[in-house]
Amino acid sequence: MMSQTSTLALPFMGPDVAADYQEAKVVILPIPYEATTTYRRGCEHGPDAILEASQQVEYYDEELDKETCCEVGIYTHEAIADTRSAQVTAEQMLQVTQETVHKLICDDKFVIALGGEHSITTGVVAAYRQAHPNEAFTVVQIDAHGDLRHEYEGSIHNHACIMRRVVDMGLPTVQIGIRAICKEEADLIKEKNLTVFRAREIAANTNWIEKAVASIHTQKVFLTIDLDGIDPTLIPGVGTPEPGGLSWYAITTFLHQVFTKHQVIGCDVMELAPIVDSVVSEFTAAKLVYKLIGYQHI
Ligand SMILES: [Mn+2]
Repeated sequence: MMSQTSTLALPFMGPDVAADYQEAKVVILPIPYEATTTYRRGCEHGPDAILEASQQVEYYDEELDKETCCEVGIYTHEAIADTRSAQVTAEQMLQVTQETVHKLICDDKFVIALGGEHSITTGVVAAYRQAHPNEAFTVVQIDAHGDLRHEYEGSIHNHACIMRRVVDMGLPTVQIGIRAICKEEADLIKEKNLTVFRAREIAANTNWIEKAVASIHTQKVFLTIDLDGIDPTLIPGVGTPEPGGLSWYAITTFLHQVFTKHQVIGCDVMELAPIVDSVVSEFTAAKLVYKLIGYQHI
């Protein structure tokens, strides 16, 4: 059974894989925070579900021809901003997230944050901005939604607003897989000439990956993956599913290219909301996290 109260998470891919903090290159950071979900609840249980499913991921990566987890030390951090056991305000979540991620960056760790709701990304990105004050990096977002609303349901820290906060920080963005936006977001995309690869274009255009990777103009990239960017037939366990998302091979081929051509400085994988009696969503998410680690260490 999934633990819903413990703050000490099961290590990613199991105790045999878990490295000591000092020797780890990769830190998995569970952030089981949920406050502004607007449709289907449950993303505060996402990190534990991914960690539990990761126990079943094969060590050997047949694409990369190596046992990534035997070569790269992986440390699983304790959960932060945990709304399962206590009330956490958006401001508290953003502060503890920024502080924790910043410390991990200073310790030279490659961080993969696991949500939790997408609003967490604002705190994660703020930590990278703090660590790279004079060098721009592009925030590449995979998502069904634009997340460009100034505010939603009375909060600027709503999960529907995170890319707007990133745009407000002055960072370049590339948005992939978008297929649900409101008029305000469509107007902002035109006004600011934002780079968006819509799911419709992706489905119709076989060379979208080349174009999308070429549209990233900085060497450094932060990658934020809302799992609803992937098609809901692959990951139905999300808060706001949308038909017409990326296939497994589309997303992994794109990510492989991004990691090859750019320096990915950090990632997050957000919005898994487990479904009772199905493990497809969390297993797919866990395998995606393992792919990120593998592509980072080719
Ligand atoms: Mn989304």
